[in-house]
Amino acid sequence: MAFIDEIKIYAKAGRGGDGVVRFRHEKNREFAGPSGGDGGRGGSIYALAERNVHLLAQYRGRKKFIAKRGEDGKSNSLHGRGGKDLDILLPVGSLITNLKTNTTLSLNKEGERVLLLKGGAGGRGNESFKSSINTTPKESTSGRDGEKAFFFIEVELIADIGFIGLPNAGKTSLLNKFTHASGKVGDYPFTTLEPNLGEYHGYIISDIPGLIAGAASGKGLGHKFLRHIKRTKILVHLISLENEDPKKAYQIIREELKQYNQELLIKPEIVVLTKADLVGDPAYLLEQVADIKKIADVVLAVSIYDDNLLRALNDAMLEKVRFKEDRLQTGP
Ligand SMILES: Nc1nc2c(ncn2[C@@H]2O[C@H](COP(=O)(O)OP(=O)(O)OP(=O)(O)O)[C@@H](O)[C@H]2O)c(=O)[nH]1
Ligand SMILES: [Mg+2]
Repeated sequence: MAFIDEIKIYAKAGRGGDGVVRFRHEKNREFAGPSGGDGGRGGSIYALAERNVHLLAQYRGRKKFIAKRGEDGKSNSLHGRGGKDLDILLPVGSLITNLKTNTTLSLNKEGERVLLLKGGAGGRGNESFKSSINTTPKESTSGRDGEKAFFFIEVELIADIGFIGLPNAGKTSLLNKFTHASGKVGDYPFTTLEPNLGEYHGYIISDIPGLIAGAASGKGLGHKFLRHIKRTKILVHLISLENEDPKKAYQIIREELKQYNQELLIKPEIVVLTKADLVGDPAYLLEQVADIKKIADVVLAVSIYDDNLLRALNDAMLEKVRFKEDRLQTGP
């Protein structure tokens, strides 16, 4: 699915219900006293953050969000019910600009809910106008309009897991394995030209175009995408075992990360040697893993054709991303 990262919508909160003029009827007394209730408040509009990067795409055909009107007041002093509030579901990482007031709100965490537009107040029924000098008021007021505005919404991607590596390392193939993504895979470098995204156990994996030596200073395609991994929680660094010297391939990319932004080097990382099925000699595989373990923490071998290896990588990724999340919630 195409990834849509900006959209304009119109939203209108509900109008308040009207207050009404009613009188109590008692035996032998037609206008015994005012009993018209107030109108209910109109429904307000909220933005509610969900972990679903495809939400904006769903709104392409539906760009108007209108909340319900409040109920009118009733006789016997009954007030109208409030209109139901309306939640607009938006991806975590959304920046929402009210184009009327020119104010911007952001959604940073799953479940965060912010008020966008207030529903109109309900009108007053005649009972509320009763006083010692006016015991039978015939006045009531109408409900107020709800607030309305156009909004510009843009999503700044906050992926949880970023797949990086040289071109042809097998990044997109693994993304497709672990998520419902169907990114294009090819046996040549730079198959991926735009980031692919996939949902993974409620997290987001992003797969960026291959990086090459010099990427940080503008070579290849990777440069403009390095910014997408700045806010990524963990990095999964893929190295094809087709490389004669996997450790060197690893160091090339690390050097580019460093050139671009030192902080990328301290992100939690998993190093994955890919295409293990192409290696005939199991001893060679162990040797390569051990070699990279000297300079990296978590190192695994994987093949898209080996379910056991895929499962091990799956477990390692979940553990890392969950651990990172706990630390974010409880402080460093
Ligand atoms: N034998 C084998 N081939 C693989 C494996 N994973 C990926 N490939 C192949 O490697 C080639 C590159 O795969 P991609 O997933 O497109 O690699 P990429 O890292 O996304 O490449 P770019 O988008 O160009 O950076 C394709 O021909 C895949 O079929 C694997 O585990 N084993
Ligand atoms: Mg790719």
